[in-house]
Amino acid sequence: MNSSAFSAALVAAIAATALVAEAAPMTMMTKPLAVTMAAQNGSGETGAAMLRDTARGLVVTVHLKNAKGPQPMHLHKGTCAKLDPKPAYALHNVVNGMSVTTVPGVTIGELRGKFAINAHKSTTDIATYVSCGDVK
Ligand SMILES: [Cu+2]
Repeated sequence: MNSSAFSAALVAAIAATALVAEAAPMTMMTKPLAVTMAAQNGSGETGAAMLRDTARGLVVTVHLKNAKGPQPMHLHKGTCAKLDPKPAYALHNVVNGMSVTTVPGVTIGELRGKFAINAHKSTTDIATYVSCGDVK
């Protein structure tokens, strides 16, 4: 190997190392995040949401007590105390107290401190909020 070929090989080896180092945080999934869901408007619908970053997107699993369903559920910007009424990401309806949704292209890190998960009373009474949890 002449010196320029050696240099090229060295550069390639360094570049490969750099790529691996840079790729690590992308592929290394963050820890799941638990969100406490509080009842609103006397619904008794307390529970929890679990957020997980996966290769396919953010998996949101919600369990709610006393949720008959189907109840629309979303990620909204803001907090439960001050919620942007326009849904940012739709989640699957809560049915029999449970909803599991994969939301592509979003991570826990992008939601923390900026979004909340909420459930609405029914498909015909969207205006009434029955449960909410801040992603914090
Ligand atoms: Cu909503």
